[in-house]
Amino acid sequence: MPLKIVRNDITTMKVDAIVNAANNSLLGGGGVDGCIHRAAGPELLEECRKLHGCETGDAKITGGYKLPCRYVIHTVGPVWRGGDHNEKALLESCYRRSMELALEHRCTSIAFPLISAGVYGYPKDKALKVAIDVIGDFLLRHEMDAYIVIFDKKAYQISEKLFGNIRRYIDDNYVKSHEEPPEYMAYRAAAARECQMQNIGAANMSLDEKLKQLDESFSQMLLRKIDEKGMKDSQCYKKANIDRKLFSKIRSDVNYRPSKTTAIAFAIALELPPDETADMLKKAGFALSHSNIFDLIIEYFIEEGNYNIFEINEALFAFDQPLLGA
Ligand code: AR6
Repeated sequence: MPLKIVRNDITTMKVDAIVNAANNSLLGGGGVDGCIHRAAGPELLEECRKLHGCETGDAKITGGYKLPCRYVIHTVGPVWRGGDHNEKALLESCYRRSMELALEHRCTSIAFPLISAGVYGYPKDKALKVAIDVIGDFLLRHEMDAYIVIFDKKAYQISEKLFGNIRRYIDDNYVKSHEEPPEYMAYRAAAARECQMQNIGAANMSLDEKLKQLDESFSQMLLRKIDEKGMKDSQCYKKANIDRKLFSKIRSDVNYRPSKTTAIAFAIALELPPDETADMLKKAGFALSHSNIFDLIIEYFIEEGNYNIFEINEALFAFDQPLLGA
């Protein structure tokens, strides 16, 4: 099992190790730190005193005492100071060091809170992205069950509301591939007829003439839309969660064929309405279908006018679907 996002109180998780979002003293505090110390009992603080603190970005391990886990891994996240004080690298290091410690202690399961996303002020969507990226990367190379435990009431409510609605949307619209409804069959028959007619017309046309009819390509449409929206290239690819190198490739190759997730990520970054999204996907040879949960989730967000790629990724993640962007 890879990474799961769950809503819970981390002190109740039955895993080998839970991670504590501590401070440099390791002597307890508020938030999840307070919850863990209360649930573990005073022996945890006794052991923590012997550790002589911990650097930001590093992690140390203790027993779990009265908790249902064997170990508590204490890590110290960065305080958010606007994002240009090495916060991201430090937060990544918290997740990495915690997983390394868990591995050294032969843990097969680990649960993380959203480190730094409470008192330390790291924006929750960014904090979640770091968590998913670093844990996901680690799990590519090591066997372990990992959980991200989301506790915060607001996040909980937003997520419940969001996931509940998505679930309903999927239930209402999901079409099993072998149960093609009549309107799709009629649509396909019409499309086939149109195609036949075009072929008959095309037979009388030279290849040169035919090629002149080539539509605007995906790359051309993308660059045109960026201009129309008054965006900078960098704004667009960052919002799409796509790296600069891939964007340059698309920019310089007029016939570039992106993957479906890349094409969708750009449609989301450009905040295209449903018809234009369909247009852009078509340029890349794709369409959104109702027999695919991934497609339905994307369609749901676009119809809701919610173009936050991290929220979309959180939902895709919760439904075990591939994520957008990098
Ligand atoms: N289970 C899971 N997550 C929780 C729980 C819980 N029981 N309680 C809170 N959270 P924070 P930080 C979430 O403030 O930002 C302490 O005083 C919470 O909603 O606990 O790294 C330390 O001693 C939030 O999303 O940690 C430090 O001084 C996330 O856990 C400082 O706070 C982290 O919030 C560390 O601040």
